[in-house]
This record gives sequence, C-alpha cells and structure tokens, in this order.
Amino acid sequence: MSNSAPAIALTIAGSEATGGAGCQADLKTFQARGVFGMVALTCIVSFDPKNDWGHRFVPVDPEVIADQLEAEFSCYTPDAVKIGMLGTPVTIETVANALRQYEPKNLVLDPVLICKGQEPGAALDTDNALKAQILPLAKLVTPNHFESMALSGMNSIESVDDLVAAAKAIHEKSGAVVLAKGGVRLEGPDAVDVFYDGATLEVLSVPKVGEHAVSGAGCSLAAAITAELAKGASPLDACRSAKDFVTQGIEARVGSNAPFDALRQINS
Ligand code: PXL
Repeated sequence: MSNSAPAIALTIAGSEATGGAGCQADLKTFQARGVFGMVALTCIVSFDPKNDWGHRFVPVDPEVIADQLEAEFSCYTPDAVKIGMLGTPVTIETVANALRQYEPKNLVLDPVLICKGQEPGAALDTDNALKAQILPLAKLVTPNHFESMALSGMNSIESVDDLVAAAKAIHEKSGAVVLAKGGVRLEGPDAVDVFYDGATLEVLSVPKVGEHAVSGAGCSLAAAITAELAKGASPLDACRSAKDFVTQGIEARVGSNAPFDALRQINS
C-alpha cells in the first residue's frame, strides 16, 4: 500500500490562517483520505478578532497563481482538482485560463460565493465571473443553501423538495453533477444534501450534529469528494463517503475562541 503510487489531488484555494477552512482543510482532508495533495494558493484570509471576526482578505498576485499551476501541472497530472475560494474577478480569469489550458480531470467546484461574515451582494462581480467562467468547466459542484439559491435563481429554499428543485435547476444550467447542501439551514432533525446528475436523484440524510454550522465543513466535504474521485470512485459514491467523513469531523470538532468551532479531519 505505502509503496504504490498514490492518487494525486490539487486544490486551488485560499489560506484560512486558523486552519479550519480553506486550503488547510483541503490538504488535511486529502491526507486523511490517502491521496497526495497540492495547493495553488489564491488568497490569504485572516479573521479579525477586533472586528467581530470579519475576514481580512489579501489576493495572491495573478502571475504567482499561474506560476503555481504551471509547476503543479508540469510535475504531475492530478487525478482530481478542487476549486475553493478564488475571491476576485482577476483570480477567476487566471484560474479559468489555466483550467482551459491544462484540462484537468474531475474538476470539483465548491462555489464559495460569500464567506461567513461577508454581506450577500458585496461580491457580485466575483459571483458572476465564477458562474460564467468556472461553473461551465466543473464536473461536480457543491453549493450550500445560499449558493443554491444564487446558482438556481430561486428566491427561497425551505424544504427538501425546494433543495431538489434547486439541484435540478443548477444541473440544467451547468451540466455538472450537483450536490446541493441543506446543512443546518433546512429545518428538521436531519442534515440533508441532494445529489443529482441528470439521471440519479438521491437525498443524502444524516441526523444533525447540533444546530450550528462548523467552519471547514463545506471545504472538507468538497475536498473529500475530490479525493474519492481521484481514487476512482463514482460521483455518487464519492458524495456518500464524503458526507460520512464530514459527519465524523463535525462530531470531532475543535472548540475555538471564535464564535464557530472547526471541523477536525479524522483519518480513514
Ligand atoms: O468556508 C469557505 C472558505 C473557503 N476558503 C477560505 C475561507 C473560507 C471561510 O472562511 O476563509 C480561504
């Protein structure tokens, strides 16, 4: 096992300095799922404890992003690639150009439209660029409750039936396999996600672990899906096992001085 060539996964994502979310979560997830991980860093986020834990955000120079991707795709052919936070229209254009050039297999998009603490609408240019330039390249997309409304055009999602409608609408628009996440935002005892690939519809449901969102859950879910696709799983099996992984990680979460706990990746 240890001598065989590992599957290789790349995340194109931002740093979240405290290690709960972002590329830190992705890399820990890749390690926990037994794949060799790489990061192309797009931005650096530092929470501000003096300002209600808001996000301080610094983008990485586009040339430096392109350089990282050149190095990575020259050294390896990743078996799967995850896109996390990109953050600016220029970054999105840089990454979209590289994706068109390198044509990676198994592109998973976590469509980070806004971060916790950001105002909806504050980043409309970025959201539109992501929808126009990255979404059409994705094989699988993992929108949360808010992102499912933004990508489907629906005004509200309040039930599992609504989430199913959103997943179908996003699939029709993008052609991607969709895992629409209800998380703690849908009422009821269960954390429900909807999988739809154009043919198979599956509602993935587990009892909620508390009523509070945990930092890094979305990043780790998409990274675990990426790792499973890299190892050759089908999209549905990748989503099922990623959901188990995230549930265990939420159960094992790390308490923090910020108002949100952080998911802890548990080795499988
Ligand atoms: O949770 C989304 C997310 C992704 N990437 C980075 C982040 C966050 C949220 O804080 O900081 C870098």
